[in-house]
Amino acid sequence: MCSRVRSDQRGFTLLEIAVVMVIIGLLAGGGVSLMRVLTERKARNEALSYLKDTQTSLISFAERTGRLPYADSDGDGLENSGIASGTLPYRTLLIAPTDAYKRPLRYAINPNLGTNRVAACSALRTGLAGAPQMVDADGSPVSFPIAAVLVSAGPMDADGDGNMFDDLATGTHQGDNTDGTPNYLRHPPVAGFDDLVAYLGGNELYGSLCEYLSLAVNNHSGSVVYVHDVNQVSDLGSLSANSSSVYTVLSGSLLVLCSSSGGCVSPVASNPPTPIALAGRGLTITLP
Ligand SMILES: [Ca+2]
Ligand SMILES: [Ca+2]
Ligand SMILES: [Ca+2]
Repeated sequence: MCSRVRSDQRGFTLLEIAVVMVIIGLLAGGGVSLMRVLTERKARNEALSYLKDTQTSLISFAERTGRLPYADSDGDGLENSGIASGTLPYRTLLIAPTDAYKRPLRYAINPNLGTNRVAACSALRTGLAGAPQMVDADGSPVSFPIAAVLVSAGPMDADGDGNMFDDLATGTHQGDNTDGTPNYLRHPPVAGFDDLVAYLGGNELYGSLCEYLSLAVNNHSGSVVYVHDVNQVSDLGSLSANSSSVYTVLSGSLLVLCSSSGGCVSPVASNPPTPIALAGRGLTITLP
């Protein structure tokens, strides 16, 4: 018996193999580009999450200390006193040092917010002015002052100027994140711009930072008494003999009752005695 090769068991033709190879190539190429899209999306979501975490850390730092941390100007992760613009002081904030792209955030604050609670709240109450300024693509193209800005350079130097942060100088909303001049920009990724930006507005910070409490003073003494705010180096007011008054005082203020205006070394006797820091809740001080 001799075996015969059946005509329907023939091998693949070169054309068929070529077609299969092309299909495999297309599938592989699609897989690579899909993988790249997913990887980019993952990094972007991680960078946004880091910005959000940093915002939260800034607010809790402000609640705790009464101010925003200054920027880091020497790359050690610690704030440098008096420096309003630089990189994020991640060690001062006790957070991760870099974003999803392995770079530290650019960070700038309104300089009035770096000193102490009284000065910061005074600036917030008056209304912020000066740098840093922001243009947000979600709103008007006109810039506005903000309390603090956080900038991730994003995946690349999208505008190709040699700086990973980008300058968008066309379109409705414009800004330059390389130095924040004339303003920083929060904008969806477009040609020439891929930075990710978060910021703290003045009102947002004011709600966290500035708590006002009631201070009642009952002056049962036979003399005039002056209520002096040591932080602000000014008198809240004076009470004549046998009178009472209620003041609205910023939480964290240090108060002292004096027999003369403008502060004193020796406070007048009171219950509780002064100097006393007002924090957390209101207070009633009585002079016998
Ligand atoms: Ca530093
Ligand atoms: Ca960029
Ligand atoms: Ca750039």
